[in-house]
Amino acid sequence: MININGRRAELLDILNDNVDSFISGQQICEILGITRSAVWQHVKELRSAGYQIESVTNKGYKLCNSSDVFNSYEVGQYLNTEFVGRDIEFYEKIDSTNDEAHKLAVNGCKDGLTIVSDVQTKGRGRFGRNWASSGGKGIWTSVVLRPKLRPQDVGLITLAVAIAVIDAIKVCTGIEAFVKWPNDIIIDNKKVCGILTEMSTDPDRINFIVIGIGLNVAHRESDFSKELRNKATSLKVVGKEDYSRSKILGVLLNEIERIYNILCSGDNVYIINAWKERSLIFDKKISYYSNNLNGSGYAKEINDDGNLIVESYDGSQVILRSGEVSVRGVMGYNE
Ligand code: BTX
Repeated sequence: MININGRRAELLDILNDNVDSFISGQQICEILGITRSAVWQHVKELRSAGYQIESVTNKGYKLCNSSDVFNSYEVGQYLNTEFVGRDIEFYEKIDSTNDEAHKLAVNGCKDGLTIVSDVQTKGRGRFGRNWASSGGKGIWTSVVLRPKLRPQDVGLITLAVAIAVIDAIKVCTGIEAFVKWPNDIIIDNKKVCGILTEMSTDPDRINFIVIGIGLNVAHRESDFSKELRNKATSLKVVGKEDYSRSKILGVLLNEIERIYNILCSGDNVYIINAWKERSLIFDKKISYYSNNLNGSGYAKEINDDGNLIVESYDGSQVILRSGEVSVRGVMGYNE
């Protein structure tokens, strides 16, 4: 994948400033202080990165459409964060963005580092499940965070990121999505996004957290495997439109930083209430299962640590911790 930095980024800035009109090669040469053949070389590289740039003799260059280009330059157009996504690495193909982010976090990368890949060959869900991550279709990304929170607050981070995903979807597409505790984002009873939170901790502090987000954007129904077709959906399937992955990721990173700052300020109540507003789980019958805990009851509350409190049919209460338990039977979605 071609990195859009240096002269290429400057050239794109110029083309963007003149979008839908021509700017002459001579003017570009003068602004950038490079030769015409260097401009032409950069234009060719930008085209191979997916940009549609028209060139007409005696008129110059015109940027026609960049809405389907997915790279750090385009994401940067939407980013208004202080630290989340400010360091961003894009790959064409990687095993898992969570694994790469984890490696870089161990090596001391900056807070907010974001890894993105067009394809993941070993995308992971929870409990070692597979996450289908095909090329050109989704946002497969991981963000490294270094919060000064207690390890038990990590459950709230997953809830906070779910809020960010739902709000970013709404802002960018107008589509209303909901959260199924703890980490599935659902539209029309199907999963559009999953969140995988992994962390490195000492007994009393978090070293770092890697938040992995897989959001299906551009799939048609037929792009999903037979196995996934009745339980997965994408923004395109729901909204019947093509959406810019760059815009959605930029807005998502903004939303993540906003809600993360609220969480770090200690306002757990805000997070819990915002999460509840976006959830359809309460007072619904659910079943839950893990290695050593199975049962069913009514989803009643989220406690201060982000755990789900379920009231069994005999009136007793069970506390479910994210990362340990799967919940079934909500909104027809079973996993
Ligand atoms: P999960 O364990 O809750 O969900 C995994 C399950 O979801 C799978 O067993 C399958 O049934 C279903 N599934 C697989 N792929 C898809 C898909 N594309 N859309 C809808 N449903 C699917 C959820 O785990 C957490 C997923 C996090 C994925 C991100 S992508 C970036 C980062 N890197 C990485 O390896 N994982 C995370």
